[in-house]
Amino acid sequence: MRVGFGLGSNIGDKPVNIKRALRLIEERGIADLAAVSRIYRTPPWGVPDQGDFANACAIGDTAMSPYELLAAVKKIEADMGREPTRRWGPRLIDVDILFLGDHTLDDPELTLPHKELFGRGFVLMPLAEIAPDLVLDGVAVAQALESVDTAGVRPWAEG
Ligand code: PH2
Ligand code: MG
Ligand code: MG
Repeated sequence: MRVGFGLGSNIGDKPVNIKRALRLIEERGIADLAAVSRIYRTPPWGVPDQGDFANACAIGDTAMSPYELLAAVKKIEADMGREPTRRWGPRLIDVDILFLGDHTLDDPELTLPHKELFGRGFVLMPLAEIAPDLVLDGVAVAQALESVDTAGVRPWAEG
């Protein structure tokens, strides 16, 4: 089944953390990645008094169920050394499941498609790069991108 991931980091070597998490997704057989976006530099959303994030998205194929996937990505975060922090606070690595096939789930543990996806330029911009025509909750990603604030979201290398 098709799966989408959103990755973020704003502690340490941020692009390296993103790449390491992507590698672990493949090495651990969690998903076969079909497309990976560039890494973007993005201003912190939600809690402004923290450093810029590196963000990226990936899509692939998985045989896992929603909760197996959730456990697997949480394990990557823990194994990489993520420590608990405040909501929306700084994190070494964050791996979010953006969607899983047509699953819809509304659980405090896991919402599919990801509930804040449509309000976040730092997710929609990289996702639109690799899957502009993907329709989630009835809206194509490229179209959703047009109505979201993308101020300051730019490819990492552009500083
Ligand atoms: N993640 C958050 C809170 N704020 N801001 C940016 N730019 N990128 C993120 O990945 C991010 C955030 C909580 O998951
Ligand atoms: Mg997140
Ligand atoms: Mg998360």
